[in-house]
Amino acid sequence: MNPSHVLALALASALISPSALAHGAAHGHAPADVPHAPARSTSAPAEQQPWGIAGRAEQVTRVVDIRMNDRMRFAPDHLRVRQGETLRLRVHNDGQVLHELVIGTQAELRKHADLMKRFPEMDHDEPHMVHVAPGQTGELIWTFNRPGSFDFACLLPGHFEAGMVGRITVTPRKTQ
Ligand SMILES: [Cu+2]
Repeated sequence: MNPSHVLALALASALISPSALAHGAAHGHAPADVPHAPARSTSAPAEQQPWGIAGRAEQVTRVVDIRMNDRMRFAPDHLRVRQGETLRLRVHNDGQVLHELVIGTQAELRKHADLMKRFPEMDHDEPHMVHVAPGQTGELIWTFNRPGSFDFACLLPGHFEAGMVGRITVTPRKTQ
């Protein structure tokens, strides 16, 4: 291959990748978003969130399938979890457009949805979210180590507002 072809290929991939990666790269949360987060230790890279912590495959205790569609709904739209369970969420996109599943508190998700509306090109990717292309299946492994009532939502502009939201109820571990 002659050098000009190599250059053309490099340019082409440089042009393609930003859009392909859009919505894929990381964006950080201000520490103020996570008031209960303990100090990070070097051996535990997973960040404790009020709604749980990233899980590992070997910790999975249950697999749950969730379907997303262009009517802006999740099915099921309510999960019941016992504190300490690690779920593998298999998230299927039955629609024709990109959808995502993001877990959080209601306040956190609302704030995040507002950001997405103001900055539609905003890249975001964290362990508590999965973006799924039409017809594809994505996965998310999450340990629900905090009891409470949390939500999951699709934060793509317009989807959250159309009601693409579900509920996760984490019942506390028995104390006796
Ligand atoms: Cu959506």
